[in-house]
Amino acid sequence: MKIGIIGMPQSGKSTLFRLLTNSQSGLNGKAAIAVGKVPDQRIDRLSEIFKPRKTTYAAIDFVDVPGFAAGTGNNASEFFEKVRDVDALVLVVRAFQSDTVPAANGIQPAVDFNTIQQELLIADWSILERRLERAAKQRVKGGSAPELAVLEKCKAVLEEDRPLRQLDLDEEEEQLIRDFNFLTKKPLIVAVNVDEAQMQGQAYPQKDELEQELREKGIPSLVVCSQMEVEISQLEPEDRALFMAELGIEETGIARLAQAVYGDLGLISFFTVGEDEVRAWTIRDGFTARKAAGKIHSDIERGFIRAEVVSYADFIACGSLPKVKEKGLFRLEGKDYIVKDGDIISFRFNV
Ligand SMILES: Nc1nc2c(ncn2[C@@H]2O[C@H](COP(=O)(O)OP(=O)(O)O)[C@@H](O)[C@H]2O)c(=O)[nH]1
Ligand SMILES: [Mg+2]
Repeated sequence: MKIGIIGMPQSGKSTLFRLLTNSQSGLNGKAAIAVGKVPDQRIDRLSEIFKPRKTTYAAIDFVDVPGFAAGTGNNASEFFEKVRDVDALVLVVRAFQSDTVPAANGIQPAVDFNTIQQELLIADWSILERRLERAAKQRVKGGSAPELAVLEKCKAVLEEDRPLRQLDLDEEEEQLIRDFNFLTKKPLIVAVNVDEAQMQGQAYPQKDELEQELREKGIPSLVVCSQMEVEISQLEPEDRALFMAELGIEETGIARLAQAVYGDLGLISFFTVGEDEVRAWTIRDGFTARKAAGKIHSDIERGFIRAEVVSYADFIACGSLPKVKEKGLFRLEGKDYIVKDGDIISFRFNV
């Protein structure tokens, strides 16, 4: 999965990127990409039990795209070209106060949110117009343009200044416009970048306006104190908990963001375990055992015979795989079994 970090200049995008990926952002204004490891206490626990040679957490790729400034003549659609292939967008809005970091229009996170939202809508308009024109031409030439009807639906939504996310399409319609990569169709999560005092006081400018706006639009959000959280993440583990408590946060930035992303996108994790590797796999909620197997390897999906499944809770209650077998808690499931969050699965297959 790949997530693009967008927002106004100086909102704290690169700082958040550092927090999520532990890596430096790209230099020379180039887009940077790095992997964020999704923390999971269940994986920690399984790793303690199996002591595998390798432990692999779920991962999210983050793209830090610098350089866009509304109203400065930058071409929005060209800029957004760089985030076209991402699965979701995290929009950083600045709430933090600082004498050294200028804020051209003051600290107005709700206004900034709307500005970017507007830019995304405009970018989608230009895609839509191009696609409509092309489809219409095809029609004139006597060809078929099955996407035309869906594009008309998209147009009606964009005309109301609403994001395409709010348009209900069936599977077939989705397929027809998937490759157009409309930006307002992508899941959006807002990260409000606050300073220490705002984090501790749970207050920042325009908080009510922003929260109401997000609620109305059904957009999930989280509050981060990126700069401070980066510093904390570099401390010794013992000190980390202490400073986090002081700041009033219980979980790391990446943990909070991952929860928002997984929740919003309907994602769950299943696990594979053994002496070689303990590993988390991310799938959509509702995937069958066979489809989940395809996450690991297409051969396993193709040659799927059955899945041996034990829930994480049952496994922990037993403490080991032999004990799970002894108690008869291993379930043999067929290809149509719907995988649950936390399932520990061993696939049997034949190719
Ligand atoms: N005081 C303060 N400064 C911050 C905070 N977050 C980011 N900054 C600073 O704001 C500036 C812009 O941050 P950056 O992450 O580079 O923003 P970007 O332009 O959106 O990538 C940098 O100098 C950061 O150190 C914060 O929470 N508090
Ligand atoms: Mg930056």
